[in-house]
Amino acid sequence: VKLIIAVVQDKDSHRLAQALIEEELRVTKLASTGGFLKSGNTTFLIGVDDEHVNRVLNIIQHNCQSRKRLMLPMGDSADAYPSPPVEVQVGGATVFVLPVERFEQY
Ligand code: 2BA
Repeated sequence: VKLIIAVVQDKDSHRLAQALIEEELRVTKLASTGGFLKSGNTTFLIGVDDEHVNRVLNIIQHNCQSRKRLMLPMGDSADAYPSPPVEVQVGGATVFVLPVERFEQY
């Protein structure tokens, strides 16, 4: 058994959840916050048998797209001129695949 942790953009989360559910996979969605942009993203927890890992990774890849976001850097508030927005490329999905020692449901 593996635990797949995928951090995706909020915009893709509904589509991805639908696609996973349609494939009869079990998922948990967590509301999360990116440390760098300090804005919302969505973290999926997906527990699967090893033979399904690649299928799940394909579904994630197909339903999440990379986008550019504008970020306002924190300037000194005493500055007369605020810093201009900076463009940040946010990936479609950041994925971790972890071994699971035990899986129990009570
Ligand atoms: P954020 O931390 O909000 O980062 C958003 C995007 O900002 C990142 O996209 C990256 O392009 C850029 N970025 C992040 N830290 C940076 C830095 N110190 N300097 C310059 N640019 C930086 P992604 O790499 O696609 O990451 C998207 C989201 O996935 C992240 O949101 C974070 O929530 C999560 N993530 C990415 N790598 C992670 C990791 N190693 N561990 C845990 N979460 C991770």
